[in-house]
Amino acid sequence: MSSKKNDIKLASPKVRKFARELGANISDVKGSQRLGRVTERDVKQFIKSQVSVDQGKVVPKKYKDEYSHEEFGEIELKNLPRVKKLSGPQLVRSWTEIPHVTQHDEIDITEMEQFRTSLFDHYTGEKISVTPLAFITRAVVNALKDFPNFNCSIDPENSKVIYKKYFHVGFAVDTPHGLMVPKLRDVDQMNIKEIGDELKKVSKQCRELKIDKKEFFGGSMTISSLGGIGGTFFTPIINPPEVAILGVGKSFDRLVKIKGQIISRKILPISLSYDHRIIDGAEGARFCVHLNKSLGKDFAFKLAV
Ligand code: CAO
Repeated sequence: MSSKKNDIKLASPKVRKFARELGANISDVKGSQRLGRVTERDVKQFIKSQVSVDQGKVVPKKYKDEYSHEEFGEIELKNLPRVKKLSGPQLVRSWTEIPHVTQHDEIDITEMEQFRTSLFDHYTGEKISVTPLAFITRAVVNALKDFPNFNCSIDPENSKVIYKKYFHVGFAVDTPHGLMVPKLRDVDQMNIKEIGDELKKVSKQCRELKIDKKEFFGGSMTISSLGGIGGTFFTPIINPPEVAILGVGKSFDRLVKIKGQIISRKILPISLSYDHRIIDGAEGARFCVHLNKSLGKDFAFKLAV
């Protein structure tokens, strides 16, 4: 007898129909009767082994490793930090439910950086310290004004799109307790210094766990900046119910040839992830071009005139 023939299960048409109705593949069910004949009870047992019930909801059973970790050496068991425990399901929801597209781009921020590092207070004469993130946040708000699809949420159950008329930008904060994403409210009404001050204030509140829970909700779009740490491009995960997130890498120097001369320019790597259900590739590219213009050419132009 061939092995294929061996795999054929003995089961009555009624039992086969029962298995089909429950979405079970009869060949996966172990038969308890003579010659491996499958009964309705076997099908029920099989279904039970594939799912578990959590707070009244049927959920698929978790994957279990064939071997435990300690079989391969010494291990240490720790509790998952509270913040990670809370953000985990949100990340899984985003990754499994949202069709992500990530577009990478490079922005020449040479003039923006010259401007940023030359800022000083006219009254005190002291240097104003703002990070590139304040400029990037403002550029994102300007782009959101021109591309409302990036400032919306989708309600697939009712086939509706909720367009937000406010500009509350979320930003990822790395804290000892885990990643937090608070919102900066009404960024369109702030100047660069105010954005910079607010970024510092709110990230401090997160690190000291002094922030209100509500501040993690009601955002337009998120920025995840790893620029203070390092790296270039990555694939940021959208923070639902938002539909886009901008990843920012560390700026670097690049030698380029302009009018026959080799000069050094400052380049900022960005990665824009968006929900393909509402934003298509062309719009994603246009949003990047918009950011590129506000942080690049427009800055150079303003400084030149
Ligand atoms: N390129 C080069 N340098 C950069 C930069 C960039 N894109 N962004 C920031 N820097 C510089 C700053 O200018 C600052 O330099 P100085 O000390 O000389 O002024 C230094 O890096 C540190 O900046 P910072 O990280 O403290 O401040 P920020 O405003 O850029 O960022 C915050 C604030 C809260 C976003 C940041 O501290 C943080 O937590 N980043 C991590 C976010 C994160 O974890 N994202 C991943 C989410 S997905 O898991």
